[in-house]
Amino acid sequence: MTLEIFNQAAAGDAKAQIAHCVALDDWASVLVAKRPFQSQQALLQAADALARQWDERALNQALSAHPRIGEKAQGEGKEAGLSRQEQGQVNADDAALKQALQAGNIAYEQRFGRVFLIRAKGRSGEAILAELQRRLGNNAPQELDEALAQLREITLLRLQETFQ
Ligand code: 2AL
Repeated sequence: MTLEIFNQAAAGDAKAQIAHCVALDDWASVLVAKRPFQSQQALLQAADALARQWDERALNQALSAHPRIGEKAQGEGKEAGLSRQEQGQVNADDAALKQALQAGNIAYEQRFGRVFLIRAKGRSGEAILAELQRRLGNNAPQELDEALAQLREITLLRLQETFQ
């Protein structure tokens, strides 16, 4: 989609064009209400500024659209397709890696009470596992900050790709 089309679309249509970036209805609504944007850069900056207001509640809500690392997203929806692409470098045929990620996911969920979230695009399965193990050493506030930063990265990447 082009920025021009996004700027000129009816609010509902514009919202539908960016809804797959993150499962937070308010974020899309507020961003759409800030149109028109003069450049893609301005749009990304506004999206980032809004994303910096997210808190733990927003994170938990957004996680509904992010399957565990190593678990293939089900379904035909746009988010599921994106998620499969993002996790594309995690080698599903490596049984030891799969098992280690599974164990790490369980440990993380027991420790922090939510699904481990990481921007998977551009990271190998081994790199993700190393991050998972490092982040298990965080305290709760540190980890909340890191998870929110990852959610912002995933969202901004998806938004950037929407406008290519
Ligand atoms: C994901 C996902 O679906 N895409 C991504 O970058 N990370 N999931 C996750 N649990 O981190």
